[in-house]
Amino acid sequence: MLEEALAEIRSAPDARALQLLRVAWLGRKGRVTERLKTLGGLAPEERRAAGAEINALKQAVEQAFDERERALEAAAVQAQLERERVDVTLPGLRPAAGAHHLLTQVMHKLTDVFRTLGYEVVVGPELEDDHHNFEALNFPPEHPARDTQDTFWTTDGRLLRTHTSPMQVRYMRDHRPPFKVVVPGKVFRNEAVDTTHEAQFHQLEALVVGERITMADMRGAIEAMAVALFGPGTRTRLQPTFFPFVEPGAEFAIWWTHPKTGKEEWLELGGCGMVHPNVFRAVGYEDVTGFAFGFGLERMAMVTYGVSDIRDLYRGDVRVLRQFRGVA
Ligand code: FA5
Repeated sequence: MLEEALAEIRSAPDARALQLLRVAWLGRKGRVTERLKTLGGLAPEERRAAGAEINALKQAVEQAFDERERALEAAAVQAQLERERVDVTLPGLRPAAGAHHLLTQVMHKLTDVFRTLGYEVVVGPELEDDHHNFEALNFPPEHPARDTQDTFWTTDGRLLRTHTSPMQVRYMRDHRPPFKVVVPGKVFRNEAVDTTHEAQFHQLEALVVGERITMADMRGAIEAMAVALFGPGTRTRLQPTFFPFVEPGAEFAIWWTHPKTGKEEWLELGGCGMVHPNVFRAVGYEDVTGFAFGFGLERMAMVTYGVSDIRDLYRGDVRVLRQFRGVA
């Protein structure tokens, strides 16, 4: 009987078959159990020897079941490992690594430069009101300077900011001088879009206010930025111009070597000037002076990286974007 049981158990093909066999041999009506029941009918002197024999049989059968169970489990694990085997010699799937947009890289580079020069980086709302974008910056309601910054209005009379200068007003209203801040951000203008003009672009604004801040400080700050960006020996130039919120006002340019053509030339970057007394009046400042400057990031990015059409920066064409991975 033992041989028969062992043969069946050892050839059970899987866990389910083994379970059925276990019932057939060791279950309530199983063959070993039935054998045990016969003990009751034996004479006492025979019962002892027969009992020992059947118990040995039962133990041997149970042990065989346990062994077979472990063997089947091990085989199942082995089969699973085989199925899930990874061929580490196969070429991997290269993850599609993203990168920051060229303008984001330029923005990060600029804010890094200003942080090292001791400026705080702050941001402001893109949806503005007339007061912050124009009025408090000394653009009276019918002033022709407003025409240079036509914008998009909402039906409730607010507007998309035309420059980052409104943050001058917001920052000064909430802080006391002295301070040095820069404001990077998106601005909007109702422009006829062409190769150098977009309806949405980016500016970076700097504002420094304190006692006895002079135009020479402004010149020094612009030059420090230029040197940090384009290397030692970079020069700057100021040319008089008009912005309502500064007096005197200027355009600033950087003398640099164009990385593509190798030619030395002036790069006109943006506007600057000493904060107008009317702006200080609007925020309740007295006995301080300060300067501000602001410029377009797209222009700087285009000239630096040889992008001839500003619209290429906004088309979302990955072929264009790929070229500028990690350049700034
Ligand atoms: C201003 O916006 C002033 N807020 C700058 C300023 C700040 C002056 C602080 C004084 C003190 P302007 O309108 O010139 O100035 O614009 C500044 C720069 O933004 C320009 O030099 C140009 O680089 C960029 N810019 C202007 N319009 C566009 C446009 N449509 N598309 C792309 N860049 C533009």
